[in-house]
Amino acid sequence: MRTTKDWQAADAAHFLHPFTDFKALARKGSRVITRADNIYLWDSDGKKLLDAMSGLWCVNVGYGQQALVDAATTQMKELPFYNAFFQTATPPAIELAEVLAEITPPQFEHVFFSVSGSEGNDTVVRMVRRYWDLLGQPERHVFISRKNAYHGSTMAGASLGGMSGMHAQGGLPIPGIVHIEQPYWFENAPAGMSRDEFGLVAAGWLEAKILELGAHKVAAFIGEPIQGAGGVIIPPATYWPEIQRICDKHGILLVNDEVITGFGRTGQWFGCETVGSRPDLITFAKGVTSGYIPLGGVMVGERVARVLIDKGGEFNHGYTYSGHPVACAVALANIKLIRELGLVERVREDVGPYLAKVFAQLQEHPLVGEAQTCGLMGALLLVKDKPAGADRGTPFAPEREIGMVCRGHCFSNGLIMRAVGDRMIIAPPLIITRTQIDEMMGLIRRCLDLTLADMRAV
Ligand code: PXG
Repeated sequence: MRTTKDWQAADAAHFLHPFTDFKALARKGSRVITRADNIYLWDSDGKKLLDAMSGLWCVNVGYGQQALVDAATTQMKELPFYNAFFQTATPPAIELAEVLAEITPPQFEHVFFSVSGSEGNDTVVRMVRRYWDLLGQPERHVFISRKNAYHGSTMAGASLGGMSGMHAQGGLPIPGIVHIEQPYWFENAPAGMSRDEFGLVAAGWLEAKILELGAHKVAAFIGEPIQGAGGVIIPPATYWPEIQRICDKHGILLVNDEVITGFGRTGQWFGCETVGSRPDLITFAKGVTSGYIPLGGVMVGERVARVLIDKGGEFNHGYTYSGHPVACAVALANIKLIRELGLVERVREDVGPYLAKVFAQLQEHPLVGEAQTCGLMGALLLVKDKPAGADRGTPFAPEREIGMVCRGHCFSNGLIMRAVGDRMIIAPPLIITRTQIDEMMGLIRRCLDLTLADMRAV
């Protein structure tokens, strides 16, 4: 058996990790995760961790679900691979397309499969531009997205994303992609403005951008119903209905990137149903297989699908693994399990409201400036000098790296939370019970107290 030190040495010698400072990690050594069950992980030292991030926002049904393992095994024996190019298909891909049409909002009857969320968003860019070409409006090619959005790491995905650190590497964004400000009340709302009022103002930035560019040049607006990697930014309730109204008014396609918010995370099958948008396209990945195997894709609404189909001609786009039979078989088993366990309703009616209640109590903690949840996604904003009873404080200086300090305490205390700047975020598996939520909240409180003590010590 290799020891943790052995694993770390081999890892440092050969493995370049995503979104990682290679030099710093090689010095420190990575944490090696070796097994998992339910909502818990174990590392190579045998340390148990409560996974409040569902892996990377994806293990919706939790770890150790035998039905998904069986689906993969059976399909691998029967037909491990065949493609969907050249007028062929496989039963799992056809059946999954059928089931996705069933569980997505009524405007969706068709799907295009990819392997990841990033490739799904690349597909969106090419498909939307082809749609406008087929309609004889090729000048409608510009995508409007948002700062601090995350849409993946491919050239188009990273360009749609609004992370300046990503744009700085590789000459991004690619042409025809522009960004507006995000609907983040804490950072972007003028002092004294209510959240609802701010939602309308933030949506108004879309209309201003459309008018600046000329509506005849704008192909689509893309947004995550709730920004995930950006720090679980839950927009005001007024935001998405107003965005929808503006897109409709100008005839612009609306794309929701549901890579994180899909498959029950917000208490509906898809986040658009929670926030009140009616997208023309939906990007999905992660929760479609609960991360057991890679799969992504784009749901294509009838407005776009009818043009792509009825006008004819080849769409020159696809991936070797578009509609991979094993991935699709696992997705079918995953969706069946979500249905059997009633996870979407559970998030909406039971564990989601319970988490909202106990999370809101953290608002009283001296470090917490904002504590918000939607379904089973949540974020704590860590601030200093919070006036008693207020919900705003002043941010810590970035060099204090309070998020990283807190995340360090989480690891040491057996909890995995993600830090995004000063925001500590969670997205636990949808199978989490109330008792496990209490366990998670106990750990979160302990880590906040330890972080507070550190901050006061300096
Ligand atoms: N869209 C959204 C909304 C995402 O969250 C992607 C697209 C890209 O999916 P793929 O499968 O290509 O990775 C994502 C991925 C984080 C983190 O640190 C989040 C993601 C990926 C990696 C890290 O929160 N989301």
